[in-house]
Amino acid sequence: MKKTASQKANTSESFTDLKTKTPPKNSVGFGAIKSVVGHVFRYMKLSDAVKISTTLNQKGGFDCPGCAWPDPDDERSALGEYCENGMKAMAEEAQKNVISSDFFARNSVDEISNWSDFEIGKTGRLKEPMFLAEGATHYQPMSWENAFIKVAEHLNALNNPDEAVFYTSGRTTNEAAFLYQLFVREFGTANLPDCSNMCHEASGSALSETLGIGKGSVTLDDLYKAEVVMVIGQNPGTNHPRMLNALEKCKKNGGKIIAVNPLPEAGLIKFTNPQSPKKLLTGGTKIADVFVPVTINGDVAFIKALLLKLLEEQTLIGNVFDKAFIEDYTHNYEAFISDLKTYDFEDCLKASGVSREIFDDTFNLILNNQKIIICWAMGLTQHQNAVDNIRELVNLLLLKGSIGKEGAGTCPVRGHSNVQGDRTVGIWESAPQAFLDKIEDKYGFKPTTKHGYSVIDAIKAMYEKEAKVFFGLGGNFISAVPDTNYSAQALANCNLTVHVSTKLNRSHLVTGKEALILPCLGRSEKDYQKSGIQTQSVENSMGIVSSTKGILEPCSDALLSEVAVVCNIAYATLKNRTKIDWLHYKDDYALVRNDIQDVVAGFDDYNTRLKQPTGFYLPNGARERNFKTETGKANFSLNKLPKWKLKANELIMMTIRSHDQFNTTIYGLNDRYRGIFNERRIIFMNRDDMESRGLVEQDVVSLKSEFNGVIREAHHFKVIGYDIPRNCCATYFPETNVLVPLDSFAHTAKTPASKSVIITVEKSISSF
Ligand SMILES: Nc1nc2c(c(=O)[nH]1)N[C@H]1C(S)=C(S)[C@@H](COP(=O)(O)OP(=O)(O)OC[C@H]3O[C@@H](n4cnc5c(=O)[nH]c(N)nc54)[C@H](O)[C@@H]3O)O[C@H]1N2
Ligand SMILES: Nc1nc2c(c(=O)[nH]1)N[C@H]1C(S)=C(S)[C@@H](COP(=O)(O)OP(=O)(O)OC[C@H]3O[C@@H](n4cnc5c(=O)[nH]c(N)nc54)[C@H](O)[C@@H]3O)O[C@H]1N2
Ligand SMILES: [Mo]
Repeated sequence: MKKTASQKANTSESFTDLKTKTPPKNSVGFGAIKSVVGHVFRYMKLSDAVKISTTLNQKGGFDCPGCAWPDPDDERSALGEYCENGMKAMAEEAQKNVISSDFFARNSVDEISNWSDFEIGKTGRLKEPMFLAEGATHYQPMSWENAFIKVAEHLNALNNPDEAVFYTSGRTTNEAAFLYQLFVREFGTANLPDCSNMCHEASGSALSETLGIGKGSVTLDDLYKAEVVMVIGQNPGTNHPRMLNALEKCKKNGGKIIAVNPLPEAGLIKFTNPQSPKKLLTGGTKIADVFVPVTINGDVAFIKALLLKLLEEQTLIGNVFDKAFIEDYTHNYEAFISDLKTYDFEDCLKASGVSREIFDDTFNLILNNQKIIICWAMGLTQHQNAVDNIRELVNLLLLKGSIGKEGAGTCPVRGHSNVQGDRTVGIWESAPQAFLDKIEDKYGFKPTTKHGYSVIDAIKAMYEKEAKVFFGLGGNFISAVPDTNYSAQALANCNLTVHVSTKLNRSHLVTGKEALILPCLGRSEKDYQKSGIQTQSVENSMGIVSSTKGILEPCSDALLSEVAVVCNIAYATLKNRTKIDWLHYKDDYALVRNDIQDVVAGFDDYNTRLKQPTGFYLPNGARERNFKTETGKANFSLNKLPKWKLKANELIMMTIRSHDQFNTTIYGLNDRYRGIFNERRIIFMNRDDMESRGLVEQDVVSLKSEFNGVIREAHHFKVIGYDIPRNCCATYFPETNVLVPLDSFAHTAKTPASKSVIITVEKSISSF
């Protein structure tokens, strides 16, 4: 019997021999160096490792595909501006193993789906295009030419272009992303969902509305000069380790750090810079001056409590709010204040789960300082009220006049290394009209003005068979999206699923009737084209565009670049319907940049400025107090407290990353900073919540979520008692995506609410 789509989509439920230790109170240091060396020796050629560690994130080197944290403009460490998890990302991409057609001849799709994500990822780099025929059990090789024809035939057979979905993951460079969206729009649809929909979409939505730009406003230099940095809903020690260097520098300059997180994440507590031999020996820098153990989704309540106290002080003593800034630059202040007055301080503080003492420490830092930066990530964006979370932070910054001046502002810390750039160059299912007009001016076709599908809409459309072709430029759609079983059926309903990938992943196994795997070059590899080795470009979390150029030989001669794949598919599909000379772009990517410069604001002299060693900044209105909102001012907003209430036996669950994964790529089975080794099927619970349920350490439990009458279940998790607020719990993604309801998402932004899943926990009867 062949496995069903949802059987293939779910990860194996077996345990892998859990070991635990007390979570460390310090991050990075020798432990990080040991971990990097282990990964590098196991998976990479040594010569490649040396090349990479000396060129990664260096001026004129190549951009680490690990995360979107910017590189310092000034000095970069002689040891290589790398971090443990950046090197692990590289060890994964530059694996010595390659898998070719004989691997797929030996292993059926069903067999591979029995392996864990860790095992699938360690098979090696994809080497040649592979095709899964209808009803077939095994992939077989296919020539690039036939693969392009296959995609073109499916796309051209659709009743209308909106029956195709074109997903992007955020590693795609500006050049590939621009051409991809151009092809999709010329083909006739705006169905361009991307990983951003599941990530910082809520930030983009809230920031555009309030500050007129969907990106952060600060630079690295601002971080060094801030008086207070609040890091809220983010785990930089694991996910943006180089950010700890910036926080350390800020502290050295006298800045204070407030960390707001349900978990006492090691990186937020203490950091030992691995590039400072002295620090390695002397024991590192304390990071958080105040650690705020907020309850999951208690952030609006906590910020409101701060706002209420600030208002009280302003009324009593005055000189708390930046009145001149508010007067000159903001809108909606009176409405905001009168709404704020309808809330009660004690109620808000209680809902936040924070003690009065910790609140007071935080409040004093906010009250007494004027240069404040707020950094955040998925802990704020993946909730139903995610947009409110971020708008409430903006309210706080506006009251303090902490925006558009040195050492102050917004800092949404982006995930994928070019997720921000992809959006800038047009990967957007609801792109602004001005952008579409530019496309029309430049290329002479009229892009559809209808909004396309975001990730959630795309899944529904495929499930309902309204979309029939899924094309993924990077990423691992089935493991990244919520509601695994429903989403698996959605993909299975397609006529064709296509993935442009560097490595094998679960999305290659949960297929439409036919499926293609198109292997491409990674960031680290040399991209040989007619005009020579190509340079590409990316935009980091702070809006700096810089170049990236691979340094390793490609792991197979059969690989194409993403740019070449897109050009060939566009050419094969649109043939003489197109107004664009598709094939010439792949010979010389400078031609793509010339086009981007004509269509997207801020890219003047793109090719010239890209040669500057540190790249160039894109324009940023909020940074200059030029707020391009509908009112022409920075807007205060009115935000409610979230409404959900837990029943007696329920917990609120956040799905988070371990220290050994990059999204759905599982580097290893440890989560060193949380004291977990060799296991991913665990649930972190408050010890009192365990006791009240009669659970003890390492008991095996099943998890159940009920949403709008639908019950979702996940089995075989080991309970770990942890320092987490009452009624809160945490599990790893993607193992528990099966519990995240597709219909539970952020209002207006549609980011799946994967950090607030209401569940019950039940002890398993069988023992494992
Ligand atoms: N090594 C590595 N680096 C990565 C990634 C990776 O997987 N591995 N992923 C990349 C991507 S795409 C992204 S988006 C980023 C993700 O970076 P993060 O957002 O740091 O990643 P998460 O593990 O989702 O962590 C969310 C953090 O928010 C906290 N949190 C959860 N719910 C709440 C809440 O309600 N309130 C508050 N205040 N905190 C909460 C959690 O305890 C956790 O510390 O990292 C990027 N960098
Ligand atoms: N429950 C839950 N779900 C989540 C999240 C969560 O916190 N909780 N986080 C969400 C977030 S923030 C994000 S960003 C998404 C991530 O969603 P995705 O971006 O779709 O997932 P990734 O795991 O980053 O994708 C990994 C795959 O990308 C391919 N790849 C790697 N490098 C390249 C490259 O250079 N080119 C190409 N073409 N392919 C490449 C490899 O084949 C690899 O298997 O997941 C989301 N899902
Ligand atoms: Mo992300």
